[in-house]
Amino acid sequence: MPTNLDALFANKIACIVEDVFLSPEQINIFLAKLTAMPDWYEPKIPKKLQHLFPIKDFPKHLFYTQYGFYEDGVDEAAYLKISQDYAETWKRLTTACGFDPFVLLVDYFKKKYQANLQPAHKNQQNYFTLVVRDLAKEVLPHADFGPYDGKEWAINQVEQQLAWNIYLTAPQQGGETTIYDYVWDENTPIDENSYGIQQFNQPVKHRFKVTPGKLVLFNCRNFHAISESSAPRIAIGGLIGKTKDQQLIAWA
Ligand SMILES: O=C(O)CCC(=O)C(=O)O
Repeated sequence: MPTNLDALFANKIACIVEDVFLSPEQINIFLAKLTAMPDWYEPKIPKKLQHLFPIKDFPKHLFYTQYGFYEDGVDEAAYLKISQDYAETWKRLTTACGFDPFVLLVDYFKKKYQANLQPAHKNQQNYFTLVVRDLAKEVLPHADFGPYDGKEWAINQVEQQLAWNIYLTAPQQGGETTIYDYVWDENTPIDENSYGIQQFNQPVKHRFKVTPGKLVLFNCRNFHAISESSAPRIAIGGLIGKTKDQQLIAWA
């Protein structure tokens, strides 16, 4: 019997929400340990991605996305090495916290959907599965889809894709995520110089406010955008693809 996860992958529902995925205590511990880390920094964003953040000051990140490296001309083998370093940093952070939000996500997929979530991989090496970032500035409409974001990389085998985010702070005013009823495909007119589209006029499928502890999964092949918020908007997030042979693979 198809689940709401199948429906989300097939783009038949807007999102799946768990209002209390992390407790206030878990969030407090995680934020205290995160913000004390030297790795929590303002990244150097590739030129093409800078259009995503029209209000300058780039977001703070722990880890950097696969697509960012791809755009910077880093090849998959080098990215896999970076992923190993990231995994070590994440292990340090989550050991200090006493829990691992990604392990909780894997458990959630297993318990709720009997689904086995594993990292995307190549030659027995794993992609790193998440980023932590403060997207308090406006993020322009953009979409994520492995076959377009990593041609010839392992994520090229993905046929359907979701984004997941666990929100950790209350962004006060603004900070809503808008999901458009508009899917990225080969014919979508894209500005070659910009990953995010400035004048984007498509119907809205769903818009949601973020609250601390909430987990939201949505189909990220739909264009989506974030409005500016008046306070930090920190989230842990990543991508999950379903391959031709129904495997669920995770990366970020
Ligand atoms: O933070 C959000 O609500 C969405 C972030 C985003 O663009 C994504 O997960 O692809």
